[in-house]
Amino acid sequence: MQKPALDPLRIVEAEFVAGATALDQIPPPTGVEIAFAGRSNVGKSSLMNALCSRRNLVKTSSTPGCTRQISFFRTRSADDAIITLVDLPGYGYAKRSKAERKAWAELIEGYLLQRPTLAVVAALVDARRGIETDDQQLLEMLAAPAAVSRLPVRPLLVGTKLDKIPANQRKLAVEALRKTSPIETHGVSVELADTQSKLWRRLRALANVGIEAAAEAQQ
Ligand SMILES: Nc1nc2c(ncn2[C@@H]2O[C@H](COP(=O)(O)OP(=O)(O)OP(=O)(O)O)[C@@H](O)[C@H]2O)c(=O)[nH]1
Ligand SMILES: [Mg+2]
Repeated sequence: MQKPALDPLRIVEAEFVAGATALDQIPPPTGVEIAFAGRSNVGKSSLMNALCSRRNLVKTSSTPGCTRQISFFRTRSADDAIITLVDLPGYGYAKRSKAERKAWAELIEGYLLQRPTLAVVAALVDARRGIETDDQQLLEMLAAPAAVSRLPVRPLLVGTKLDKIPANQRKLAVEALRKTSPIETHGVSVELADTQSKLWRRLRALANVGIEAAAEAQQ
């Protein structure tokens, strides 16, 4: 049997670089960043682990609100592209104090609007729940002009936990989500590897990182 060709875009190395609980702790901007945003428990950290083929690079939890900091991970893909993946703290977790929620909002907003190296934001929503009020606010914030000089951040809407939808209804569920927003939309699951490689391809293309070169190398 013929071996499947290895994807030249796949991430082959990933390491934790820094964690920030306040804007002044964010590491200096270098290279290209792709951030993962969304409600608590939507599956941001799990997806990042899956993309990096690592089980515990990014902490995940069955307890919502687990991620309280912005975490930066440096990745290298098989084609030597270096991209920083950024795990944003989840919003919409009701059991936090008002002050804590305000601090989180300031941190996330500050990062999204002021980061010169931020190229793409994957806005994650549960594929079964679709876009909720908090998600809408995030999407609006992404459309707002940045506070620094940079190219506009490109958003991608991602419906997560697709495996929880019966296989014959997944396509329809993603279609339904797609219709709720003008943003490019994909479905993903940590249990469905093909959804991850497809998503990673699109994230790289939106971040404008060497996707043509990698495609040529594959031919
Ligand atoms: N079935 C299924 N479960 C998933 C998937 N992705 C994440 N989960 C589960 O959902 C829960 C939350 O996942 P996390 O990755 O920690 O979610 P998060 O968005 O990082 O949450 P916060 O850190 O609180 O913002 C965990 O129990 C995961 O195992 C998926 O694709 N399919
Ligand atoms: Mg998390």
